[in-house]
Amino acid sequence: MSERIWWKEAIVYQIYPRSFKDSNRDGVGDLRGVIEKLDYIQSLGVDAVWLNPIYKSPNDDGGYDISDYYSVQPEFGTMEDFDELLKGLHQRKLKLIMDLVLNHSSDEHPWFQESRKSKDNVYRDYYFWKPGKNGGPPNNWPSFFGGSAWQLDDATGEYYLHLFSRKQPDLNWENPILREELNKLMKFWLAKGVDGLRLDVISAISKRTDFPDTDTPDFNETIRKYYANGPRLKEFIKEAKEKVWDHYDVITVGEGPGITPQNAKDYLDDQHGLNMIFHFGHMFMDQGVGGRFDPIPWKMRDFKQVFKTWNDAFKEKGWGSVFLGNHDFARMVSRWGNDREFWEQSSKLLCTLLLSMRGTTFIFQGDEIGMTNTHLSSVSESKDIETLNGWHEAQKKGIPEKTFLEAANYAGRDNARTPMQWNSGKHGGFSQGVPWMKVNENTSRINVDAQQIGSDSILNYFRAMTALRKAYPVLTYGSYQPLEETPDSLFLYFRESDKEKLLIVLNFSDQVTNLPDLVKPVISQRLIGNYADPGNEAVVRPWESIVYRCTK
Ligand code: TEU
Ligand code: CA
Repeated sequence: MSERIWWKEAIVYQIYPRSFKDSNRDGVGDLRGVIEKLDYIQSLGVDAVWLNPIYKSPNDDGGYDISDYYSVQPEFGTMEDFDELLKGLHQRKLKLIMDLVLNHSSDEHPWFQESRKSKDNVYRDYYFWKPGKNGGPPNNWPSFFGGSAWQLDDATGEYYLHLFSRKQPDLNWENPILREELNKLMKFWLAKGVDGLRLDVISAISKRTDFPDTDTPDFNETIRKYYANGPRLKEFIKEAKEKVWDHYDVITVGEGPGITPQNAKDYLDDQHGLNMIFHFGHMFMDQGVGGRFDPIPWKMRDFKQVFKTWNDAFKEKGWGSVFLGNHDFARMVSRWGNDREFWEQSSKLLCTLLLSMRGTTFIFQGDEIGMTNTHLSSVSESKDIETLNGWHEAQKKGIPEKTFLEAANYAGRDNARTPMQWNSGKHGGFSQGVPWMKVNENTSRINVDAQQIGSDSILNYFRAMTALRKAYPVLTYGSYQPLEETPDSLFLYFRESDKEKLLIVLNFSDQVTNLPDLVKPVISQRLIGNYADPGNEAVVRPWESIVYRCTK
């Protein structure tokens, strides 16, 4: 087997600090709350934490609008709290991957405050400014958060680019002085001993500076063709690596909306590029032409194909990440599983997939106990700019609130941002104050305390699966060989190395099905399953997941 590489073997636990644990009763999760839970995090058998942004921010987009890259958001605590958190993680042999947002800043950042003052301001070219065209914005690009991606600024009568919210002006990486500023802030955090960087929307940092109109109404196609994979993307990544990352013991994971299996390897290169990317092949599968709030049914066949396509892409070179949810998407058991009659089995099945696939595993806080989607009874309950703006756009098209709300309850980001459910007490033990966001009522049933003891709880199944992944390096480095000739809902794949061969069986359905005859002769030992009893080997029960050891 090739050399052991920590970030390929790592199981990463994603923490959205605002919703993880509140330590000072203000209803907002904070760094001291994470410190309180370090032993719990370690008990999961994970190796690293991906911490969503903690920097000073007006919080227009959940902290992804940074107004000071060098300071901690006061609600989250102090720089001393951060230092203590990092120390606490390292004492437990846990690594820290920080989330850095370098595609855009907040409009309240001093750079932008200066830049907007005048056309000849020394900070003008830290951002993209253009005159309007025919009385409107410079082109027809839509923002991720509804409306135009351009905002007219009265002070100079020009428009500035913001792929996301109006309060998130895009940074101009064409400007070498700006790039130097970004290198400096990366070095500041890396000098503290941070082990990794999750680079937000890294795929969009190189703009097509002629800003051509998009020729498609399909939003995800516009991302792919116009926002991502810009002409200097590879060059900018290579420069950041040579000027910054190579000088620290750090790994990089790029968030790559719009990156394709064909071009991913351009950006993944241990010498000149990123270590790994988040690709979104499966995550946008159920988004129609209109994007997130235009949901369409997804097919299991396509879901399986995404894993095959990306495994083929990284077979020889490059390395992927495996995730089924995060702070931007619905809860995995509600989206991909059955959070009603088969809530427990399907949560465990999804944990099995996450921990048996080829690629670095990322698990989002709460998915290890099967937290489910929330339910907004009105759009006004949403705390997410993407949903609130989406509703504003929907109203312009005459879409009734009921229809929009259905889409938001299915796909909206509020689903992932309800507070972590620690116990069945007030506010789920998240806060002794009034939480910034309503805790899911089912915390009475779904919470950490309720699952710590029961050996067949989702939490303890997750722990058993992390232990299995570590016991069997084939689950990290082995080949990925999906079985094609199976019913759509039956997802079977081998993981093989020169020493081991495992078979993973996942029944993504409410129905009983049969194990294909093809695999019966090679099965030798049932290593783990999500039903208490092994049952009849020839039959696969609803939402049943099993990992078998096979004869070589
Ligand atoms: O998300 C960028 C992104 O393209 C997808 O995750 C998703 O499309 C996004 O939520 C908009 O629908 C990153 C962050 O993960 C997200 O939280 C931020 O809102 C966004 O960038 C802007 O910083
Ligand atoms: Ca707090």
